Amino acid sequence: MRIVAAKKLLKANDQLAEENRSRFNRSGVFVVNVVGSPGCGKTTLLEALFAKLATRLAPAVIEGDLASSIDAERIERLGIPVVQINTDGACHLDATMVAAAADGFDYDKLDLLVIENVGNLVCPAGFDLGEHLRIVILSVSEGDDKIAKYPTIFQKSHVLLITKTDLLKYSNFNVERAVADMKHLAPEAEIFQVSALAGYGMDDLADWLAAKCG
Ligand SMILES: Nc1nc2c(ncn2[C@@H]2O[C@H](COP(=O)(O)OP(=O)(O)OP(=O)(O)O)[C@@H](O)[C@H]2O)c(=O)[nH]1
Ligand SMILES: [Mg+2]
Repeated sequence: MRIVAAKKLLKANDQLAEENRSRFNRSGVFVVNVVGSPGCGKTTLLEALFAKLATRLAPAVIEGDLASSIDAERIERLGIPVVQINTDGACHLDATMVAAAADGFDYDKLDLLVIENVGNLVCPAGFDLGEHLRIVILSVSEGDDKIAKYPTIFQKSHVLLITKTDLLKYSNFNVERAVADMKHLAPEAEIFQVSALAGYGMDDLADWLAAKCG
């Protein structure tokens, strides 16, 4: 019988992620991994963000989904280079998939590469992709207890976006609780409150990200 230890697989992923990061560093492109539940608003956020950043920097996107090219088509409609990864059932992206997808871009023309991970608040937490920054999205409609209930992904993220804040008036989501839970888990993390649809907070977020891209 052959037994493959999950720890060894994760170590192999970490090594490849470091290779991805070196390659991104050499190319001078800033790479962001966006994680969050299915439907939390990842693609909508990217659409709104790219509209704000259009004149300032050149982005590209890797879309991760179990199936379909729906999200990639949304990004393509904006005239932004995009590669869709279909994981065929896998609940997260890994560094191997990103290495393959990342071959498709002309890095001389890029400042920012955004990887939209598979919608999932659990599995993507364990897989470094070689990104420089991990952004986790928590939408108001998911409830303010999710940071306490799914701590790993929040703890391992550099930025928390509380999204769909236009829905706050219809919900019992307690922003103070979510912020306190995040500060407890990840004291250094940046926290933004935004609504991609209503535009709330998007200027500040776009300015902050543009500064990160140098
Ligand atoms: N009210 C409100 N709805 C939003 C906002 N952002 C996204 N939505 C809605 O949330 C739903 C899901 O948005 P998507 O951007 O597709 O979510 P996603 O996280 O990319 O979804 P997956 O890729 O399938 O995991 C859509 O109906 C959006 O219109 C927002 O700021 N406010
Ligand atoms: Mg999406």
